[in-house]
Amino acid sequence: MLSGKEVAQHSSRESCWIIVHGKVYDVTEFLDDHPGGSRIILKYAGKDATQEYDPIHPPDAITSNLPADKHLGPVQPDTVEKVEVKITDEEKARLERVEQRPSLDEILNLHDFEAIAKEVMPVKAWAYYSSAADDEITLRENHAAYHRIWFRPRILRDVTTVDFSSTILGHKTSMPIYITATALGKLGHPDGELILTRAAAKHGIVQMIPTLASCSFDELVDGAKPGQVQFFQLYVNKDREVTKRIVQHAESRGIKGLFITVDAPQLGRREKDMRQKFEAEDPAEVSKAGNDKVDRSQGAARAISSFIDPGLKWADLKWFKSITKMPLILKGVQCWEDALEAYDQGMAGAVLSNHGGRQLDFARSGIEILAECVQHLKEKRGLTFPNEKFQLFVDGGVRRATDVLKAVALGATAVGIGRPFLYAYSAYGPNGVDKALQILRDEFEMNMRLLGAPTIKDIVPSMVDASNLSSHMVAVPDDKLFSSNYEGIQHAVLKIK
Ligand code: 173
Repeated sequence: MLSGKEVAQHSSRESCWIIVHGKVYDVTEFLDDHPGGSRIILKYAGKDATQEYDPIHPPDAITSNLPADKHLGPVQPDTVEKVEVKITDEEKARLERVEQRPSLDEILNLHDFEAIAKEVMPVKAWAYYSSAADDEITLRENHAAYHRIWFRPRILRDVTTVDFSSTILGHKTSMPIYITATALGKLGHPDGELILTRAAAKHGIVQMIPTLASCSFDELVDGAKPGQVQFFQLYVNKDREVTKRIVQHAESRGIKGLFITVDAPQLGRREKDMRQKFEAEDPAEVSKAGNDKVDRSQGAARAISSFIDPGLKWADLKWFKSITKMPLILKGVQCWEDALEAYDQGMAGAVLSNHGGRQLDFARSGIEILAECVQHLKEKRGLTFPNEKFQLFVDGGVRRATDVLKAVALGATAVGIGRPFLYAYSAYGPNGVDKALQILRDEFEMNMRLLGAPTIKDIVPSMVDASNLSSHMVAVPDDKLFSSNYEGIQHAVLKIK
């Protein structure tokens, strides 16, 4: 067994060993291939890198990327020097804020989680989760668009009991929502996406497992209860053999739907994230590491997204059909023309989404796209919605059951919710997500009563007035949600020498 001392001798670009989860790896030849750049690895050369590694990588990332002869075996634990974690004043202040969080009982809605997450999350993690493209106009529009839809409730219907269960791709769900895919789950909590797997089981909803989860895919499938339905979000790798392996593995593990992300041939500029940089600059580390091929000024997401294929095209969909029997859904459709094409090419559905406002700024909201897709698919293909054969989903900006009910009224099968669950667990751990889902259930129950709809099937288009949906207003200066939950440049560290 290796000793910590031996490992410590390999602390340079010429010979670089690191320890992850008690095992030693020779990463010398991998340095320049690391998607996050060599510098961050060299910072831990000869040392235990587990703490830095965990939030960003699934546990099997290192074992599956390094050839077997670079796996040098276990290290004697007591011989490894503890990596000193300097607690900065900023971190001390944050930990105090964590202690001062309001109790969960005081949380009344999903916005509350967001406001508290902003206060208690590490700045880098908040920056990554909350950031969106450019001026974040689409981020805010995603939420604001719901404000342009008003209800036309019906009265004197028996709403003694209301049932908001439904089905998604033929699978039962307790509410017409699913937990959508979001990357880097462990930035907010050490258990990452596993928290969502368990919450989905408890509340009878579906989790969409992300390609870029911090937990490994198998951990998230193993973490599910028997019979629990999970979907998989796919980023298509330039190397189609890798993609094929991932897809077929997902199918063999019982995944019930493959959601292919089609709105991210390149990752958008998330300036809040970019300002943080993936790794703080330390001049000593920089000189030790020398040149780094990766431009880390691009933020966390871009650093690890270089494998995504910008060449993915319509003609490739046939190939996906040839390698899997899972229903295929395109995630990130943004106009009716593409929804029509997806239908014509035999997809099982489309997620009308702009990636949470993180891709093309001034892309329209999913809910607005839904209205036009329903209209054109009806006119041109005779489809009515909700439709079993071709299902429409929406995500982005959803914070209330009323938002979901509006989407359902307009024809969506279900709605994806992402950030609110990340904020919930970043602020309160698993109990936060449990509470968030309980809040949504309570909101569904009350609002369906008030709408006069005892079941999801009773939520019909005539229950909403969406006549103003596509008249865009950009209320930037006075957007309270934005100014209370998001921040601008003041979080960037000004380097005054
Ligand atoms: O929105 C994202 O941040 C995202 O989808 C992503 C993509 C690649 C790497 C990390 C995150």
